[in-house]
Amino acid sequence: SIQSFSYPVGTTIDRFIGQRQTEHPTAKGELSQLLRDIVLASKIISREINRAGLSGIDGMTEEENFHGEKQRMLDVIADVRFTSALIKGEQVCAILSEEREGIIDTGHPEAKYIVIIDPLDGSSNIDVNISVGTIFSVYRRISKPGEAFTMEDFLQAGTAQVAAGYILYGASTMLVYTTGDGVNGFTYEPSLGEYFLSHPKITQPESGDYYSINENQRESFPDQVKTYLSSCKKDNLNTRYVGSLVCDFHRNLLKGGIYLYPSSEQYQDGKLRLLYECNALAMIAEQASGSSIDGSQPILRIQPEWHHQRVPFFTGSSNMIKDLLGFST
Ligand code: AHM
Ligand code: MG
Repeated sequence: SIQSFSYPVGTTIDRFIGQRQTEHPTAKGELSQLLRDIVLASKIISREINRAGLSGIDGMTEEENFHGEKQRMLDVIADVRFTSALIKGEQVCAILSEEREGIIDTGHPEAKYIVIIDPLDGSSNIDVNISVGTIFSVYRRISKPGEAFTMEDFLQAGTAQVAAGYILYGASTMLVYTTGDGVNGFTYEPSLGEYFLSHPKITQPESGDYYSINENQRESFPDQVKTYLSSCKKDNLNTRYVGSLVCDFHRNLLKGGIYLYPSSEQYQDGKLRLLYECNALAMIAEQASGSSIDGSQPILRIQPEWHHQRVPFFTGSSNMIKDLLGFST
Protein backbone atom coordinates (compact mmCIF):
# COMPACT_ATOMS: atom_id res chain seq x y z
CA SER A 1 0.00 0.00 0.00
CA ILE A 2 0.97 3.63 -0.41
CA GLN A 3 1.34 3.79 3.35
CA SER A 4 4.27 1.41 3.40
CA PHE A 5 6.14 3.79 1.07
CA SER A 6 5.31 6.87 3.08
CA TYR A 7 8.07 8.75 4.77
CA PRO A 8 9.21 7.44 8.15
CA VAL A 9 7.97 9.60 10.94
CA GLY A 10 8.04 8.58 14.53
CA THR A 11 10.10 8.85 17.62
CA THR A 12 13.43 10.56 17.15
CA ILE A 13 16.26 9.38 19.38
CA ASP A 14 16.27 12.80 21.01
CA ARG A 15 12.63 12.48 22.01
CA PHE A 16 13.20 8.90 23.15
CA ILE A 17 16.11 9.90 25.39
CA GLY A 18 13.99 12.74 26.80
CA GLN A 19 11.05 10.40 27.50
CA ARG A 20 13.32 7.94 29.31
CA GLN A 21 14.66 10.76 31.44
CA THR A 22 11.19 11.86 32.59
CA GLU A 23 10.51 8.25 33.67
CA HIS A 24 13.30 8.77 36.23
CA PRO A 25 12.22 11.84 38.19
CA THR A 26 15.50 12.03 40.10
CA ALA A 27 17.60 12.05 36.92
CA LYS A 28 19.41 15.32 36.32
CA GLY A 29 19.81 14.84 32.58
CA GLU A 30 23.55 14.16 32.63
CA LEU A 31 23.31 10.69 31.11
CA SER A 32 20.83 12.00 28.53
CA GLN A 33 23.28 14.71 27.51
CA LEU A 34 26.13 12.19 27.36
CA LEU A 35 24.09 9.97 25.04
CA ARG A 36 23.25 12.95 22.84
CA ASP A 37 26.97 13.74 22.58
CA ILE A 38 27.63 10.21 21.33
CA VAL A 39 24.71 10.51 18.90
CA LEU A 40 26.15 13.72 17.46
CA ALA A 41 29.65 12.31 16.98
CA SER A 42 28.17 9.20 15.34
CA LYS A 43 26.41 11.34 12.73
CA ILE A 44 29.68 13.00 11.82
CA ILE A 45 31.49 9.65 11.58
CA SER A 46 28.65 8.20 9.53
CA ARG A 47 29.12 11.03 7.04
CA GLU A 48 32.93 10.58 6.97
CA ILE A 49 32.55 6.84 6.35
CA ASN A 50 30.06 7.35 3.52
CA ARG A 51 32.58 9.56 1.76
CA ALA A 52 35.72 7.69 2.76
CA GLY A 53 36.41 6.20 -0.68
CA LEU A 54 36.25 9.64 -2.29
CA SER A 55 37.99 11.70 0.35
CA GLY A 56 40.89 9.25 0.63
CA ILE A 57 40.51 8.75 4.38
CA ASP A 58 40.02 5.00 3.97
CA GLY A 59 43.81 4.70 3.75
CA MET A 60 46.54 4.30 6.33
CA THR A 61 48.40 6.90 8.37
CA GLU A 62 52.15 6.61 8.89
CA GLU A 63 51.47 5.98 12.59
CA GLU A 64 51.17 2.80 14.62
CA ASN A 65 49.03 2.80 17.73
CA PHE A 66 50.56 1.52 20.98
CA HIS A 67 49.22 -2.02 20.22
CA GLY A 68 51.69 -1.95 17.31
CA GLU A 69 48.83 -1.89 14.80
CA LYS A 70 48.94 0.44 11.80
CA GLN A 71 46.31 3.13 12.23
CA ARG A 72 43.91 4.02 9.51
CA MET A 73 43.00 7.65 8.99
CA LEU A 74 39.42 6.89 9.92
CA ASP A 75 40.53 5.24 13.19
CA VAL A 76 42.15 8.51 14.15
CA ILE A 77 39.25 10.65 12.94
CA ALA A 78 36.70 8.56 14.83
CA ASP A 79 38.79 8.65 17.99
CA VAL A 80 39.09 12.43 17.82
CA ARG A 81 35.40 13.02 16.98
CA PHE A 82 34.05 10.90 19.83
CA THR A 83 36.48 12.13 22.44
CA SER A 84 35.98 15.79 21.46
CA ALA A 85 32.19 15.40 21.56
CA LEU A 86 32.43 13.91 25.06
CA ILE A 87 34.87 16.57 26.22
CA LYS A 88 32.64 19.38 24.90
CA GLY A 89 29.57 17.73 26.38
CA GLU A 90 31.05 18.03 29.92
CA GLN A 91 29.32 14.93 31.36
CA VAL A 92 32.38 12.69 31.53
CA CYS A 93 35.46 13.16 33.71
CA ALA A 94 37.66 10.72 31.81
CA ILE A 95 37.64 8.47 28.74
CA LEU A 96 39.42 5.29 27.71
CA SER A 97 39.71 4.79 23.96
CA GLU A 98 40.97 1.61 22.34
CA GLU A 99 43.10 3.79 20.09
CA ARG A 100 45.10 5.26 22.98
CA GLU A 101 47.25 3.83 25.69
CA GLY A 102 46.33 6.02 28.64
CA ILE A 103 43.27 7.66 30.15
CA ILE A 104 42.05 10.88 28.54
CA ASP A 105 41.42 13.64 31.09
CA THR A 106 38.45 15.66 29.85
CA GLY A 107 39.09 18.55 32.24
CA HIS A 108 35.68 18.12 33.88
CA PRO A 109 36.52 16.73 37.34
CA GLU A 110 32.98 17.34 38.63
CA ALA A 111 31.39 14.98 36.09
CA LYS A 112 30.21 11.68 37.50
CA TYR A 113 30.54 9.38 34.49
CA ILE A 114 33.38 7.74 32.60
CA VAL A 115 33.21 6.30 29.07
CA ILE A 116 35.08 3.41 27.47
CA ILE A 117 34.98 3.40 23.69
CA ASP A 118 36.22 1.53 20.64
CA PRO A 119 35.72 4.41 18.19
CA LEU A 120 35.99 2.34 14.99
CA ASP A 121 35.90 -1.41 15.32
CA GLY A 122 36.61 -3.67 12.36
CA SER A 123 38.43 -0.90 10.53
CA SER A 124 40.45 -3.38 8.45
CA ASN A 125 37.19 -3.61 6.45
CA ILE A 126 37.11 0.10 5.62
CA ASP A 127 39.18 0.13 2.46
CA VAL A 128 36.94 -2.50 0.85
CA ASN A 129 33.74 -0.63 1.66
CA ILE A 130 32.48 -3.10 4.25
CA SER A 131 30.60 -2.04 7.36
CA VAL A 132 32.29 -1.09 10.60
CA GLY A 133 31.09 -0.02 14.03
CA THR A 134 31.59 1.97 17.22
CA ILE A 135 31.20 0.32 20.64
CA PHE A 136 30.75 2.23 23.92
CA SER A 137 30.19 1.69 27.64
CA VAL A 138 29.22 4.22 30.30
CA TYR A 139 30.01 3.74 34.00
CA ARG A 140 29.50 5.84 37.11
CA ARG A 141 32.93 6.65 38.50
CA ILE A 142 34.01 5.10 41.80
CA SER A 143 36.14 8.07 42.82
CA LYS A 144 34.24 11.06 44.17
CA PRO A 145 33.23 13.80 41.72
CA GLY A 146 35.62 16.71 42.16
CA GLU A 147 38.49 14.39 43.08
CA ALA A 148 41.05 12.90 40.70
CA PHE A 149 39.84 9.91 38.71
CA THR A 150 41.88 6.71 38.91
CA MET A 151 42.35 3.55 36.84
CA GLU A 152 40.04 1.86 39.33
CA ASP A 153 37.17 3.86 37.85
CA PHE A 154 37.74 1.96 34.60
CA LEU A 155 38.41 -1.48 36.05
CA GLN A 156 34.79 -2.15 37.00
CA ALA A 157 33.01 -5.37 36.10
CA GLY A 158 30.56 -5.13 33.19
CA THR A 159 27.61 -5.50 35.59
CA ALA A 160 28.35 -1.92 36.70
CA GLN A 161 27.64 -0.45 33.25
CA VAL A 162 25.03 2.30 33.35
CA ALA A 163 24.60 2.25 29.58
CA ALA A 164 26.12 0.47 26.62
CA GLY A 165 25.65 0.63 22.89
CA TYR A 166 27.00 0.39 19.42
CA ILE A 167 26.69 2.19 16.13
CA LEU A 168 26.67 0.12 12.97
CA TYR A 169 27.76 2.01 9.87
CA GLY A 170 26.05 -0.36 7.47
CA ALA A 171 23.74 -0.07 4.49
CA SER A 172 22.00 2.25 6.92
CA THR A 173 23.63 3.65 10.01
CA MET A 174 22.01 2.29 13.16
CA LEU A 175 22.47 3.03 16.82
CA VAL A 176 21.49 0.34 19.32
CA TYR A 177 21.71 1.00 23.04
CA THR A 178 20.53 0.04 26.49
CA THR A 179 20.42 1.78 29.83
CA GLY A 180 19.56 -1.45 31.62
CA ASP A 181 15.90 -1.30 30.70
CA GLY A 182 15.78 -3.28 27.45
CA VAL A 183 17.46 -2.65 24.11
CA ASN A 184 16.27 -0.24 21.43
CA GLY A 185 17.55 0.35 17.91
CA PHE A 186 17.44 3.57 15.88
CA THR A 187 18.02 4.03 12.17
CA TYR A 188 19.64 7.16 10.82
CA GLU A 189 17.95 9.23 8.12
CA PRO A 190 20.88 11.22 6.73
CA SER A 191 18.92 13.80 4.79
CA LEU A 192 17.03 14.75 7.95
CA GLY A 193 20.04 14.27 10.20
CA GLU A 194 17.89 12.28 12.65
CA TYR A 195 17.83 8.82 14.13
CA PHE A 196 14.35 7.27 14.35
CA LEU A 197 13.26 4.46 16.63
CA SER A 198 13.05 1.55 14.18
CA HIS A 199 13.69 -1.48 16.42
CA PRO A 200 11.90 -1.01 19.75
CA LYS A 201 12.50 -3.56 22.54
CA ILE A 202 14.85 -5.89 20.71
CA THR A 203 14.83 -9.51 21.86
CA GLN A 204 17.33 -12.02 20.57
CA PRO A 205 15.74 -15.27 19.39
CA GLU A 206 16.52 -18.12 21.82
CA SER A 207 18.20 -20.05 19.06
CA GLY A 208 19.34 -19.40 15.51
CA ASP A 209 20.77 -20.75 12.28
CA TYR A 210 24.00 -18.78 12.21
CA TYR A 211 27.43 -19.25 13.73
CA SER A 212 30.12 -16.64 13.23
CA ILE A 213 33.77 -17.51 13.68
CA ASN A 214 37.17 -17.15 12.02
CA GLU A 215 38.37 -20.76 11.96
CA ASN A 216 41.93 -20.22 10.79
CA GLN A 217 43.27 -21.20 14.24
CA ARG A 218 40.89 -24.13 14.73
CA GLU A 219 43.66 -26.70 15.40
CA SER A 220 44.50 -24.88 18.62
CA PHE A 221 40.96 -24.04 19.77
CA PRO A 222 39.92 -25.49 23.14
CA ASP A 223 38.15 -28.88 22.91
CA GLN A 224 34.93 -27.23 24.06
CA VAL A 225 34.91 -25.02 20.97
CA LYS A 226 35.96 -27.82 18.62
CA THR A 227 33.11 -30.00 19.87
CA TYR A 228 30.62 -27.15 19.62
CA LEU A 229 31.70 -26.39 16.05
CA SER A 230 31.24 -30.04 15.09
CA SER A 231 27.72 -29.88 16.47
CA CYS A 232 27.01 -26.70 14.42
CA LYS A 233 28.17 -28.49 11.28
CA LYS A 234 26.18 -31.60 12.13
CA ASP A 235 23.08 -29.45 12.61
CA ASN A 236 23.71 -27.79 9.23
CA LEU A 237 23.96 -24.29 10.68
CA ASN A 238 25.09 -21.54 8.32
CA THR A 239 28.40 -19.70 8.68
CA ARG A 240 28.22 -15.91 8.55
CA TYR A 241 31.36 -13.89 9.27
CA VAL A 242 31.91 -10.27 8.30
CA GLY A 243 34.98 -9.79 10.48
CA SER A 244 33.45 -6.60 11.89
CA LEU A 245 32.28 -7.50 15.35
CA VAL A 246 29.39 -5.04 15.45
CA CYS A 247 27.99 -6.44 12.17
CA ASP A 248 28.31 -10.06 13.21
CA PHE A 249 26.81 -9.26 16.61
CA HIS A 250 23.93 -7.24 15.15
CA ARG A 251 22.91 -9.96 12.69
CA ASN A 252 22.90 -12.59 15.40
CA LEU A 253 21.02 -10.28 17.77
CA LEU A 254 18.19 -9.76 15.32
CA LYS A 255 18.09 -13.16 13.62
CA GLY A 256 19.46 -15.51 16.26
CA GLY A 257 22.95 -16.96 16.20
CA ILE A 258 26.25 -17.18 18.01
CA TYR A 259 29.56 -15.32 17.64
CA LEU A 260 32.75 -17.04 18.80
CA TYR A 261 36.27 -15.67 19.28
CA PRO A 262 38.06 -18.35 21.31
CA SER A 263 41.63 -18.57 22.59
CA SER A 264 44.12 -20.15 20.21
CA GLU A 265 47.84 -20.50 19.70
CA GLN A 266 47.90 -17.09 18.03
CA TYR A 267 45.65 -15.39 20.59
CA GLN A 268 46.22 -17.07 23.95
CA ASP A 269 43.44 -15.03 25.61
CA GLY A 270 41.32 -14.51 22.53
CA LYS A 271 41.60 -11.37 20.43
CA LEU A 272 38.81 -9.14 21.69
CA ARG A 273 39.13 -6.72 24.53
CA LEU A 274 37.00 -7.01 27.62
CA LEU A 275 36.62 -3.30 28.29
CA TYR A 276 36.34 -1.86 24.79
CA GLU A 277 34.41 -4.54 22.96
CA CYS A 278 33.03 -7.40 25.05
CA ASN A 279 31.38 -5.74 28.06
CA ALA A 280 29.15 -3.40 26.06
CA LEU A 281 27.96 -6.14 23.72
CA ALA A 282 27.49 -8.51 26.66
CA MET A 283 25.21 -6.01 28.38
CA ILE A 284 23.16 -5.56 25.21
CA ALA A 285 22.94 -9.33 24.68
CA GLU A 286 21.73 -9.90 28.24
CA GLN A 287 19.26 -7.04 28.07
CA ALA A 288 17.87 -8.64 24.89
CA SER A 289 17.60 -12.13 26.52
CA GLY A 290 20.78 -13.44 24.92
CA SER A 291 23.99 -14.23 26.78
CA SER A 292 27.74 -13.77 26.66
CA ILE A 293 30.44 -15.90 28.27
CA ASP A 294 34.22 -16.36 28.20
CA GLY A 295 33.72 -20.13 27.89
CA SER A 296 32.67 -20.76 31.47
CA GLN A 297 31.46 -17.58 33.18
CA PRO A 298 29.37 -14.57 32.19
CA ILE A 299 31.49 -11.83 30.61
CA LEU A 300 29.77 -9.20 32.75
CA ARG A 301 31.00 -10.82 35.99
CA ILE A 302 34.71 -10.71 35.10
CA GLN A 303 36.71 -8.40 37.34
CA PRO A 304 39.10 -6.65 34.90
CA GLU A 305 42.77 -6.60 35.89
CA TRP A 306 44.01 -4.14 33.32
CA HIS A 307 42.43 -1.93 30.76
CA HIS A 308 43.64 -3.65 27.59
CA GLN A 309 42.80 -7.16 28.82
CA ARG A 310 41.70 -9.64 26.18
CA VAL A 311 39.18 -12.38 26.76
CA PRO A 312 37.72 -15.33 24.83
CA PHE A 313 34.30 -14.11 23.74
CA PHE A 314 31.16 -16.07 22.96
CA THR A 315 27.90 -14.20 22.57
CA GLY A 316 24.51 -14.93 21.13
CA SER A 317 21.22 -16.73 21.48
CA SER A 318 20.73 -18.09 24.98
CA ASN A 319 20.21 -21.74 23.98
CA MET A 320 23.28 -21.75 21.76
CA ILE A 321 25.44 -20.37 24.58
CA LYS A 322 23.91 -23.01 26.86
CA ASP A 323 24.93 -25.74 24.41
CA LEU A 324 28.47 -24.35 24.24
CA LEU A 325 28.65 -24.28 28.05
CA GLY A 326 27.49 -27.91 28.09
CA PHE A 327 30.71 -28.91 26.29
CA SER A 328 33.02 -27.28 28.83
CA THR A 329 35.34 -29.70 30.61
P1 AHM B 1 40.01 -4.25 15.72
O1 AHM B 1 39.66 -3.72 17.07
O2 AHM B 1 41.49 -4.16 15.43
O3 AHM B 1 39.18 -3.68 14.61
O4 AHM B 1 39.78 -5.84 15.77
C1 AHM B 1 38.53 -6.30 16.16
C2 AHM B 1 37.91 -7.08 15.03
C3 AHM B 1 36.48 -7.38 15.25
O5 AHM B 1 35.65 -6.40 14.70
C4 AHM B 1 36.29 -8.67 14.52
O6 AHM B 1 35.22 -9.40 15.02
C5 AHM B 1 37.60 -9.35 14.72
O7 AHM B 1 38.54 -8.33 14.96
C6 AHM B 1 38.00 -10.11 13.52
O8 AHM B 1 39.20 -10.75 13.78
P2 AHM B 1 39.84 -11.77 12.72
O9 AHM B 1 40.29 -10.95 11.58
O10 AHM B 1 40.94 -12.41 13.48
O11 AHM B 1 38.76 -12.74 12.35
MG1 MG C 1 38.21 -3.09 18.17
